[in-house]
Amino acid sequence: MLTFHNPLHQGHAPIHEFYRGERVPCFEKPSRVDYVEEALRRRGHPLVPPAVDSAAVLSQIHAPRYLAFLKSAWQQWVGLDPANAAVQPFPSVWPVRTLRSDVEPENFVARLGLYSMDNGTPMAAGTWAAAKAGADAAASAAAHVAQGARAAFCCTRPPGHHAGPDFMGGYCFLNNAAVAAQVLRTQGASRVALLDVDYHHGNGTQSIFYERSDVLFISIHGDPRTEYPFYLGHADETGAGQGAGFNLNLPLPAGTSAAGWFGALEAACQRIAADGTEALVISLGLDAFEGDPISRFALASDDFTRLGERLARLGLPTVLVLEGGYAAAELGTNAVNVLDGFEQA
Ligand code: Q9C
Ligand code: ZN
Repeated sequence: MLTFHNPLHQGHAPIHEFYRGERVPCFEKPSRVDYVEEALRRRGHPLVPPAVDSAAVLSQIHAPRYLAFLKSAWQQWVGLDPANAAVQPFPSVWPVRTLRSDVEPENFVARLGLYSMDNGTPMAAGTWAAAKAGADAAASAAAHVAQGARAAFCCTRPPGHHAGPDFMGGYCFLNNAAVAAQVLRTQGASRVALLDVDYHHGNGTQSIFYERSDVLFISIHGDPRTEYPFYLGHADETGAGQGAGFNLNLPLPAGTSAAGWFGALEAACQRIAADGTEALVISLGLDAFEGDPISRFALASDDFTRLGERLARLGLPTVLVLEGGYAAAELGTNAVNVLDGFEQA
């Protein structure tokens, strides 16, 4: 399967994040994608750089002021003090209920809080360039499928599915899967389904499409009552306005077995098949893996082959976009198992 890779991902290399109140090395690290690229080459999948500029579609997905902030955030940070070049910015204050988010504060850390859902999304010097090239790769994969390919893979980091219309979060800055879905829509598919199989609910993607009926969002994830992102992803979120009925959350308790997980996948696939879907986007998080260090599902490496086989049986033009997955050394095997399962089905 043709893979669009992100040649700039290594420029997004923050050093630490906060975990249980302590600073720890980032789980979302460059070696993740290095492992996937190595497995793709070893198992015969061609890699090409992005061929499409996603700027126009990004402004259909994200708010202009958020994009403007993200583009220049690192320069703003280092402009405050040249020594900041060696320091990671973290937000420390957020405009929650009753506070105003319409006025952009002049203080940089306050602006960072305005555009963040958590303190778990560290930035580095190359973050914007890496995120933008990843969105370009997602747009390229979608354009390739819109032009007639059966499927394409976008192999990128940072991931995207927690990034909402105007905020970053959960290691995500630009919503690559939403970009892919939007490109499929504008290049001919009148109904797109976006299935998110990352362990964590794709809150950003859900919010982007919540009032739209042209993109059906379905997510299988750890129950937000106990799992990140906590504040979205419940079963009673079914869409609003024009989008009523076009959002399906399938939360599962932490610790759910592979058999339980595949039961939810079957429900998701039946809904997609019943819906007149013309093209499919998969938010391909691999953190449902039994060896994932921050997640609590139990898929084995072979189960990812079965996932690919089941997705292929939907018979739809399909774009797969890499999301999470933090067992870095196994990430290549697990990702390429999905692609090989898909191609061999
Ligand atoms: N620093 C994805 O899988 N992090 N994101 C909790 C706080 C939240 C995972 C620790 C995990 C986000 C794309
Ligand atoms: Zn995840």
